[in-house]
Amino acid sequence: MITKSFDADVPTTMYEILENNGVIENPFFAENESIYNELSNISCSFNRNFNISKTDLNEDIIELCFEGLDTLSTVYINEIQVASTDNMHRKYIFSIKQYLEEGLNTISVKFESPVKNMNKKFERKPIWNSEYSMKGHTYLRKSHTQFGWDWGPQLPDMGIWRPVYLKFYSFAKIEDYYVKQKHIQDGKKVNLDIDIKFKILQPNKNLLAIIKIRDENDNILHTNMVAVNNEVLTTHFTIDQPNLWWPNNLGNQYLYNVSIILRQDEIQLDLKEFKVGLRTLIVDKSPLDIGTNFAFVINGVEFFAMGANFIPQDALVSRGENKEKITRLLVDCKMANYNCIRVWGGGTYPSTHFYNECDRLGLVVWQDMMFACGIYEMSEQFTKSITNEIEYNIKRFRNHTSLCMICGNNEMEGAFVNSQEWGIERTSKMDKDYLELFEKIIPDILEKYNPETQYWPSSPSSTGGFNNPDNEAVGDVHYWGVFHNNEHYKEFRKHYIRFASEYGMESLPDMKTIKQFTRTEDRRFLSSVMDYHNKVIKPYGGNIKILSNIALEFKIPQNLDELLYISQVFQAETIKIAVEHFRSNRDRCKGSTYWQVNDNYPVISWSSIDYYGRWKALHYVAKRFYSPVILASHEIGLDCQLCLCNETKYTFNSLIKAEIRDINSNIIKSLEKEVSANAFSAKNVLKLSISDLVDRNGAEENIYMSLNMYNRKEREYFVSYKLLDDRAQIISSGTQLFTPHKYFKFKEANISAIRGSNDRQLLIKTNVFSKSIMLTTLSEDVLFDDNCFDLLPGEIKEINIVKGIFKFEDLKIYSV
Ligand code: BMA
Repeated sequence: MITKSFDADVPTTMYEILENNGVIENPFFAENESIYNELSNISCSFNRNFNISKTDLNEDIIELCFEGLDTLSTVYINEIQVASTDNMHRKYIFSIKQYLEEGLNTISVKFESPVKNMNKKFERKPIWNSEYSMKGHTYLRKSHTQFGWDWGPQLPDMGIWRPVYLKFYSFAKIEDYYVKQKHIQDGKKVNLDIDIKFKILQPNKNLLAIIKIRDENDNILHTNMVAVNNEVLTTHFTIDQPNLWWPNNLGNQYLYNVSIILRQDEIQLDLKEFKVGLRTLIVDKSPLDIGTNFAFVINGVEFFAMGANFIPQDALVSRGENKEKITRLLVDCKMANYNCIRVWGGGTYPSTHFYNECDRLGLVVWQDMMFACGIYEMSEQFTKSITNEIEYNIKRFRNHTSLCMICGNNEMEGAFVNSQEWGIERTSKMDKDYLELFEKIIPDILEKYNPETQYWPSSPSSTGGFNNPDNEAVGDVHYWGVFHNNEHYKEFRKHYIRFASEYGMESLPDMKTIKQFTRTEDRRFLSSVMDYHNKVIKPYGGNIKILSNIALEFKIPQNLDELLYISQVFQAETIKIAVEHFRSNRDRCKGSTYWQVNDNYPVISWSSIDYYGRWKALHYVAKRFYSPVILASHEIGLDCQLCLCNETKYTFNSLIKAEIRDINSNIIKSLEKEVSANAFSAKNVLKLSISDLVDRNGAEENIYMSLNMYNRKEREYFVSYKLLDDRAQIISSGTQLFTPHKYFKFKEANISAIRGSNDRQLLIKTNVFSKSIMLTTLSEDVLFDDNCFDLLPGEIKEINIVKGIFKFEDLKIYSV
């Protein structure tokens, strides 16, 4: 047996340590993953010495707290076994005073190979999980994506992935708290009940709890002082004229500060501080003419949910805990006008920092429990393990203002119902286990610890019990006809999905990102490294799917650079078509969370922001299609239908200016119309037609229009449109073609960028109509305030630099 040891600071994990010490190369580079995934067959241990003083030993209790151990570990203090663990998704607290000595002590945490462990179980009894991950991993309560996913590497790691610390205390401590709110008198008053749980070691010690509520500026609004005679107490507050909390773009994210102090005489024993927003937040599921509703309702107001799916931030889990990276991603979501985010169920439960940021930024959270695309074999030990896990996480999330809904799992109900398609041999024992876990154990725990938060059994689902989970009029739907089932990307328009919780299109990341995982010779599309970094394997590889998808709209690009740009434009266009359709039909559709916002390693995937935080075209375009007020456009044959979507609380009065133009951008026809849209509404406001300019000569109407295009006049006309508010500011704008881009008679463009009124501003001009102009930088990372936009000759587009150091020589401009 070879043993090696390295110095490391925890939290960290085996792969990170080996990489940091130069034992292995970056496992994300090229095809290194295939060399290093075998390392998960070894076992490893984390050891250190620590000092304990006499004063420390005078405390009644000394607890060793692990916020995350990944996964199968045994903990030793001074070589005596203290405990063992089997679940990375929960906190472990061990009382260890009896093992400690004054002076030097040792701690050792030994990890067993997860792969060896699950292999043994799998050999004994094979169990189904999706083909993208290693077999048998659902036997372990460990992040499923560590075993591989259709966007992530197979690197099952081991280690101390969240903080570890000692907690010393005597007499008593605050164990937990739970804030419950009741909004009364039409929201003019909020009754707050705070349940507090204490651990009291020695009763009758003059324990006092002081609970303070402060406003945003830390002015004290209310103070309650309560004698602590029991381990549980409830303290009550009434907040008059409350400042309510709203999701992003619907109002402020007002957060009150709460502190709970536990005192014995004049000594402070414990302190908990947190923020709370006052709001009601539910999912309305009442019956509608067609099916049932599935809409988020904040403070009594139903709104259209707009966001994306969130996956773990890093394939190496402790690195994914980086607070700056989490904040940056969530700020980027807010910048793209998201008002919600779905935490998808195959990774890890997000950190408390993630939730604090969602509260602060106004991102409503749809929280999956961590079960996805696999069968779970219920046993006494498994039930115990997941019960602890669910209880711990629900208690951790329940005080967060942004939490809207708990969902049991990802895609399992659908997998059972469509078991043949999924390759599952469904048995009655499997059905029983499924129902026990997702329709009994989890909802019961939620009901016990957080009854205000609603439960949804699976995503997608139509209320559970294996009852047609793919019903488009009830509950949520994962629509994968486009991409996985090779449908044309405009097929979205045929579906009125109540809540589109997953759908997507892949694209390549920025060239800077590609360079970070390839050698020069690998930078060809379909090279083995490029294929290795697209994890979709069925029925064709993901890169082939990208090629065939973009071929619907674009000429096949000449080089990798162009290809990555076109793939991003196509992805953005696809999701824009879907979202504009969903928003235009807001009476039937109530939300969209596209697949997926982020990546867990450098990969070709559905993300709108890549692993290194670089925005793809989709994220910029999302900023526009998720804006509160948009003019959505839609071509129907030779007509262009404009729909005004208003997702604000106010009536919106506006002016629409639209033109039919020829390829030289000459105006053939122009229209102006004053329109007003009620709060939370969508209506068709203007139709422009090129039918009198185009003689179809009896040719059959075909939305894809790929036949007999050469002589068709629709290749020469387009519509440009603008929505202006009452101060004549452009709120939304765009252009609409009537043919696929590849057939439109675009003219050779000369696009220029010059410095604007300050050195953080660029002015962009073009000599001809140019679509999807994309600014990128070759070496420095720069974030622009807008990108991937259309431009007409004579127009000047102002682009501001939001982040990064910009140099003109670093700029590269693409257009279609
Ligand atoms: C859905 C998700 C993921 C998957 C994605 C893309 O099915 O729930 O499991 O990564 O689609 O295929």
